[in-house]
Amino acid sequence: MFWDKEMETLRGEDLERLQAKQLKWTVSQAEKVPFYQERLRAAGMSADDIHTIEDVKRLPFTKKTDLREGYPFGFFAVPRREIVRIHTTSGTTGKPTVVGYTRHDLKMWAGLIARNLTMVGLTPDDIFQNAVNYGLFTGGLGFHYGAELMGMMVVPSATGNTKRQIEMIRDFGVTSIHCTPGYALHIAEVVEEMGVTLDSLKIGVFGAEAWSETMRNELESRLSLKAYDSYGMSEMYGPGVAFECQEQNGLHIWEDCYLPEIIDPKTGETLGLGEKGELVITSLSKEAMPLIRYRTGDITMFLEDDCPCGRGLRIARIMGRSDDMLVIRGINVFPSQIEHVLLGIPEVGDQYMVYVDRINHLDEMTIDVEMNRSLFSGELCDLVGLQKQIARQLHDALSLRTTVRLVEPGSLPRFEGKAKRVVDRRGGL
Ligand code: DLL
Repeated sequence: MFWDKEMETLRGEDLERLQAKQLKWTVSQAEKVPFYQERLRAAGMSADDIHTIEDVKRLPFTKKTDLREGYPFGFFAVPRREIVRIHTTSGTTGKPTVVGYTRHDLKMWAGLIARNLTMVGLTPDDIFQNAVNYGLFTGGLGFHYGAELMGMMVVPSATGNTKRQIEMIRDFGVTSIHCTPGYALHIAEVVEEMGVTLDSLKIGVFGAEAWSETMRNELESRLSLKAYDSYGMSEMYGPGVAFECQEQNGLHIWEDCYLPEIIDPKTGETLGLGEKGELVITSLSKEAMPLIRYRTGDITMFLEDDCPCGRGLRIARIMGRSDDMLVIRGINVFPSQIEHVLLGIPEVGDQYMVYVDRINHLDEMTIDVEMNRSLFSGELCDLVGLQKQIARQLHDALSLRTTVRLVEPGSLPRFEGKAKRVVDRRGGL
């Protein structure tokens, strides 16, 4: 079950030696980027000052806003003619961040994806349906080339037309699907509506957005497969940064390619194993666009114990984003906490929308929740008790009063790509 056993199991001094060498190389590569020339000079650091991985702590952070200022090609460390592809981040506000790849980068990236897919038990005998957007989003081409490199038969179905996606799974005998967890739930819903089953499917690879253990249970039972969490971001090639193994207990982060740290997002202080904070990554193999101490904004922690699979360091499932955190009447709320509560209540479905308003100077959170299709009797009016029960459970979890509105099955928006379930209407309108 290994694609690159040596790298996947490299630990201790051997790993640190490789990381230190690659860190030095990354800093020398970054020295070709005007932004980093300036930042490194201000920090009094150069590639010559890097001797061990501890030296990373003396390097400056890079933020998402820094990358935006470099739009479009300001962070490329190689001549334009060596860039063979670009992707962009999927941010919804302002200009996206453009990321570039050399031939070598694409090779490394495909190798990482192949590692991940092999780790969950896929082989060239499998048929892999890649049901994500194939454009500038890294999930499409990223997984495509990794799955091909591994030797699977790839069905590049992209997104859209869910019935057709289901037909393809059934007609081609697809054994593994890759999509966002939200879209997987929608597929489950349409499968049930069509009254069919997906007998060939055995492995689902889900990522690109936050999801929960409850959602995993739901997907595994409704689609009869094993669901694995896949994490990454465009700035670090794309998907493939960290991935679950068959233990389904934390995601292995590939330390030969990424040097991870967890910091307190407020103070920048480094945190230890088991402490929750923001994931910061320094790339160790990226040629076209090296990034030093990149603040991902994603909240997680390093897991303390070793994994029985023999691979290295794991991070916990992403718990939220430092910038996704809602502050409602002074209380911090992550959308994932809401989802966790809702998915635990059998009478409600798996679709919800959160609206935040400011009414008479007070923050108000309204949550629209779809009823569970199989339990819905057609009447919403007799559901006041349930509505109250949901509000009470949310209150227990969030210490916050919310307004819950139950809506009919199928009435909330479905998302084929990343879901956008929170609408913050304070300030703007
Ligand atoms: O979402 C890359 C990707 C594609 C990952 C396909 C997995 C599967 P971006 O569009 O740049 O890249 O968005 C990156 O998405 O910083 C996280 O906030 C979030 N994210 C990605 N994977 C997960 C996950 C791709 N498994 C941003 N759990 C990241 C929670 C995730 N959040």
